[in-house]
Amino acid sequence: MIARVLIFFSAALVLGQTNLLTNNGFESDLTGWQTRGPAEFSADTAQPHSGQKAARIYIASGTTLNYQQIYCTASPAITEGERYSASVWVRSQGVTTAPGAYQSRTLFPT
Ligand SMILES: [Ca+2]
Repeated sequence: MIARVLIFFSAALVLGQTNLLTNNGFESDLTGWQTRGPAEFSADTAQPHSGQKAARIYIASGTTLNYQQIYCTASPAITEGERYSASVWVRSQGVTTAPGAYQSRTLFPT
């Protein structure tokens, strides 16, 4: 069980000069992104990082940790052997108890 947690999020996956993530700054709300797990997902203006919005993940007090996820498909698809640059900006609020909060990035070739 965890305390109420807010996470603000934006991401980039770059090959050369091309960002492969559509709407990576969430200026078009959650268009192009999918979510999974017991949380409220939205685009929010409170902590935009860049532009006007960032993704907001709200995990209510008492929620069981269950790998709450926000994810998208790279376009064009990633390919084995290429060198990519991945970055993510995360700001958390309300993380006050163990086990805390963490984020991970995983790339799945298609
Ligand atoms: Ca943004």
